[in-house]
Amino acid sequence: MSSALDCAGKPVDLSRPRVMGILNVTPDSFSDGGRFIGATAALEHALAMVEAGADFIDIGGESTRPGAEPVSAEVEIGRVVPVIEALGPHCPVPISIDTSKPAVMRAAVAAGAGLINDVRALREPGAVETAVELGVPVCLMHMQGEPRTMQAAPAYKDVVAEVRDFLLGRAAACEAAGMPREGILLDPGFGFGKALAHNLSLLRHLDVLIATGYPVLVGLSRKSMLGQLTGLPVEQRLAPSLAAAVLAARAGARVIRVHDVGETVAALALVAAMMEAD
Ligand code: PT1
Repeated sequence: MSSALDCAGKPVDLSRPRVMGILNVTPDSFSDGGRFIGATAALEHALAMVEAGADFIDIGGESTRPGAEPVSAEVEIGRVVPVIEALGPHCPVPISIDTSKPAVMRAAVAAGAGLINDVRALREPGAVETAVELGVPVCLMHMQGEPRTMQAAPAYKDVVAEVRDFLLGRAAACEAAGMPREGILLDPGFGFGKALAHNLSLLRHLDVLIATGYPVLVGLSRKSMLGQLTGLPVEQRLAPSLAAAVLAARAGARVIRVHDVGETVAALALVAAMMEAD
């Protein structure tokens, strides 16, 4: 188990839990003006997250939350590439591209992205070959169904084993295509075709995924499972989001994908110090 990830020349030490800041560049986030205003606001938000201690910035131009509609590669590229180009020179940490489309992966890595984060685990045609060719690390995530309909009727016999086996199968496919094992992260995909009980089982048994030896990334920040448990609306879910980050990091997750970077960095300082204590 290697603990340094090489993101296109920007190394990230994964011996301690790291924080990935979320930068959405979808119309519901930064585009209340034209594209230029959108890119400027996105750039400011990204730099604020770096200042707050983010170890990665994850840029996504297609919403994948429950109910979201797909967008074309052209639209996605038009949203993310200007932001990656603007951010690149000012960004000391790797930029991750949250996409499933080979054309977007190519454009984003050419613009400066150093990690591919794919909620479809490189299942789109040509995606594995493209990722191998681009030579950057990848995060392979589990999802049952597609965003538009995935929450209709999630069903599993054994959610923990099924998610693990799916991810190990995708990792094996990537390695067979020439991807180095050290460049693969796994993600159980909280909220992606999962009922509350499935999400809770995955969190409780995160050790099963950690035991694969691949570094594990998790995204729980502000998700509806936290709303179901607390009754809190999305803009008030910081406390359960921090609890989720702490539990995941304590279980051995290496990257925590969040909206609230500074608060999460502070919470994880305790976890890291505790886990390194005698
Ligand atoms: C994630 C993730 C992601 N989540 C990775 N990438 C989203 N690797 C986007 C809800 O239930 O967990 N891991 N990219 C955002 N997706 C969702 C899903 C947002 C569910 C909200 C919910 O509220």
